[in-house]
Amino acid sequence: MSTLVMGVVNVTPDSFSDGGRWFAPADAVAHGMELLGQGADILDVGGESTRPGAERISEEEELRRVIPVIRELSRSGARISVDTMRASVAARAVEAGASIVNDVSGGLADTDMARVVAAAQVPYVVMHWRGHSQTMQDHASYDDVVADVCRELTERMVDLCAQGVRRDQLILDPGFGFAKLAGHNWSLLAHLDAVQSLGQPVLVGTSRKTFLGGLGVPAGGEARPPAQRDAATAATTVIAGLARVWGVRVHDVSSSVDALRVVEAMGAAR
Ligand code: PMM
Repeated sequence: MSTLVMGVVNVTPDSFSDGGRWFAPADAVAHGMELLGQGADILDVGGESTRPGAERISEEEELRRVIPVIRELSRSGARISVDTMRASVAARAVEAGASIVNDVSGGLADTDMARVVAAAQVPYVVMHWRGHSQTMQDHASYDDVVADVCRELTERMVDLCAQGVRRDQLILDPGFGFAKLAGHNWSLLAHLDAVQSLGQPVLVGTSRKTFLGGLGVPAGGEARPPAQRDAATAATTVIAGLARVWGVRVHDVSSSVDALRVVEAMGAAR
């Protein structure tokens, strides 16, 4: 089984790396179609920015942003995930055609999420999370980041399964950039096997994140802008592919599809 590529469709005016570019529904749909053409296996549609410091939006606004885009893209037969922390949005998105729920809070932001996901019986991405974007970087403190993230993800699994979610619905994500400093992200990337040893498929979301923007920049220098982080992102896709993770969540689909072709071609020659 090879690693899947999840292409990001942010329907937001302020997302971390591509905010505003596909804010109008028609633009978001066209962007999703373009990503499918580049080889995306899944489209991850989100209406709420989770960049550090971002403010929350209302439920109505989130629904207004994502539902028409999901409805339209799912008509094309695309496999869609909805990137949301709200149970009500997840439920409406599944009705509109989403077949995966991607929750960066792993069920912590909305106590109704477990019930909705259990009823919908769809795969559920549970990301490692320690708080909303406005305060998350205050919680970037670990004894041993790999062990701590694995323990907290295990606690989430136990809690979600106790609420009726089936274990085989769960996909785990170490949450790159969420309550993490650069060193924490590098440790997690170096130890994806530890996250995989929890026994569930693993999703890796390093795309265009700040720890990649800091590469090659002298201490105290300004990080490279997000759009200049795709080569570094593709390098992390190689690492994820070699670790045989379930999927990578990326903005630039074609470079990660190519990166995974390299991993596969080399694997076939072994
Ligand atoms: N990162 C972002 C948004 N959603 N979902 C998962 N599962 N994993 C992630 O790492 C993740 C996510 C933030 O990135 P963006 O605002 O650039 O899309």
